Amino acid sequence: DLMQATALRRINARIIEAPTRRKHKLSNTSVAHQGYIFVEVELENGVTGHGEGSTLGGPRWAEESTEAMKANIDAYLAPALLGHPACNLEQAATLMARACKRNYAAKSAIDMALLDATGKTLGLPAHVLLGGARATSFSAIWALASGDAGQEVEEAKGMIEKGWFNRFKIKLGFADPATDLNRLAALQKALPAGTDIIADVNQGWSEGDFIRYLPRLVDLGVSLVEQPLPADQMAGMARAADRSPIPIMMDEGVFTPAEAFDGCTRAAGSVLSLKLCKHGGVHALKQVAGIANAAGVQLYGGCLLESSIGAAAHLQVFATLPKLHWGTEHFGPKILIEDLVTDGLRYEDYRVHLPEGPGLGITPDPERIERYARKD
Ligand code: MUC
Ligand code: MG
Repeated sequence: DLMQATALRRINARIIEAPTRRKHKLSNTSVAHQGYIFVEVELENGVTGHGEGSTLGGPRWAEESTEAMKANIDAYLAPALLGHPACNLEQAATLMARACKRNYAAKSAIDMALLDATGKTLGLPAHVLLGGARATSFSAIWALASGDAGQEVEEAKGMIEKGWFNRFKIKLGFADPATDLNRLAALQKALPAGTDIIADVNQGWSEGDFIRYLPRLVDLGVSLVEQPLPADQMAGMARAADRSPIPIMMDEGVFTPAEAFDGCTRAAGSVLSLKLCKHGGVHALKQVAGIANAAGVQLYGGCLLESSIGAAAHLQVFATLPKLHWGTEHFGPKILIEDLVTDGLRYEDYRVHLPEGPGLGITPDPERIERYARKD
């Protein structure tokens, strides 16, 4: 029977360090390679499934590092799940919650692998197990984060030329606001009129900075401002959102369904960024999306520079949402020098396409995984 066939026989976690095409700078970190935890699960029926937990430069974007994910998977999460059926995703989430507080990126990596293995066992794409796809492609956003205005303009133009991305997110908050805003101005001037530009401050400003520089953001035609204030300043975010003619997006401030409820009821933003590494799994992501929908808060498909493994998992669940108002920024596969799969996600017509095939719809490349796996 399915319960026995999908019983978890082995859960393995490896730290991956995959080089990026250029430095990616945020308010609180700068990376030249992406750190992932790569999870492989093996079921009693011999089927394997894969998942990925992403970080940005260690425990700096959020509290999890690849080292912490590996330690907590090996010591707590894997032992809690071994012998249980992979197809019972909700039960697995409960077992993981009991074994380990928070640690959402680590949990999401396992959750993805269970979903992948279950889909492969049944010969069904993951989205069918989550309610079925109502969209098969998503408008795609590219992040500009070198900090060099000239380079950013060239990079953006290149993406438009390739037909991959024509909407952009610029990272603010790592230089002083005036310098950052000059980069934004250079970009706005160089790109076709009306190009969608989103600004992500990654908690880098105080409320005073926000009040002072908001008129500039308005003048520059920014369409969305992401997490301008620190994650724990929900009241400040609510005042910023109330003051702003530009929609404000909650990112680092909302991980759990309870935090989503708090942020949405306090109107700490009118848009919410969904990420598996924050919510801990596909069902928790759907709960957060449901809370946002009930509050009239729009949804944005967030990322943490996942390879095509993690990105595919996001697309599988995004595809089942009633609406993903802002499209998605899953650009990770294109910022890696080498993606971690043999069949990378397809970017075409400025959209990223939901892969076909059972499970997550991608196949990790064992040779590349081996090459980028940490060897100590
Ligand atoms: C974030 O805060 O959104 C996602 C894209 C990017 O450039 O940084 C990340 C994290
Ligand atoms: Mg963000």
